[in-house]
Amino acid sequence: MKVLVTGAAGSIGQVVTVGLADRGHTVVGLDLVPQPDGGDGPWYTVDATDADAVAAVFEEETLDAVVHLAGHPDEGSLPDSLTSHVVTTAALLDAMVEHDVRRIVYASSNHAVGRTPRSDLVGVDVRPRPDTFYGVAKVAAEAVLSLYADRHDVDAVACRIGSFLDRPETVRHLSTWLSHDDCVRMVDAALTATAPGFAVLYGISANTRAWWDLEAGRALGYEPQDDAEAFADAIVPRPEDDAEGAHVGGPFATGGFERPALDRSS
Ligand code: 15L
Repeated sequence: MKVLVTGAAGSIGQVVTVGLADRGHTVVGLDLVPQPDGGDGPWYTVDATDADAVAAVFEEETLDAVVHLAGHPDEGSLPDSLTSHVVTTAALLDAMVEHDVRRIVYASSNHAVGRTPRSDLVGVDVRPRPDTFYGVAKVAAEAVLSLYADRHDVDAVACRIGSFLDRPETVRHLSTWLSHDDCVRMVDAALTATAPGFAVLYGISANTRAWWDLEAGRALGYEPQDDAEAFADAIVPRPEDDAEGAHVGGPFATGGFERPALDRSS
């Protein structure tokens, strides 16, 4: 497949770009910043919030699918978060509809349900329960994907990613870790699953202590191979581990992020 990867210069983007190419896909990169050294293939230095600039990429390239990873990966103001996650998603979906591109894989986040108290395994059918404005924006971006799936028959897979890291670093990560290799497996499965319509999956490895149910991902062909437990002996417990284990969003749900939604200072 010829796949446009947004946020291709980011930490997930660089891994996914190489991984998809290794799996035989043709990758077109898009990011706010120029292509990192050593990268090859077509590249567009474009702000994904700019609908005209995004549409111009679709004029230039005949695409089969989009992997949308662009967006600020941390908490921000509500307007900034909506711009970063919802406006970018909408710009891509409009261009996809215009150019008959029917598949999008979206980097959503566990923070869409981060305020869910930690108890049983969390499935994809729990109510949206964001822990931050970042999480609110991920919920809203998922809703836009759902709308375009219903209105325009776009296949849209929202991957609620846990903690994408080289290796787990905290006790929470033993439950939330997504390895680099499993991330590529997840994106490839979401790209190639037969007619998923609108679907949500949890983007974590096959962690022994998983907090999220992998069933929805497995139904789409995502078979994670790594397990954070292999690193458990190297994790040094910290005083904040208990608080981070109260809700699935961990540090985003523990407080410290409370602030008004809108900045009235100017
Ligand atoms: C995310 O979605 C964030 O982008 C990242 O910064 C981490 O907070 C990660 O989730 C996580 O929950 O570990």
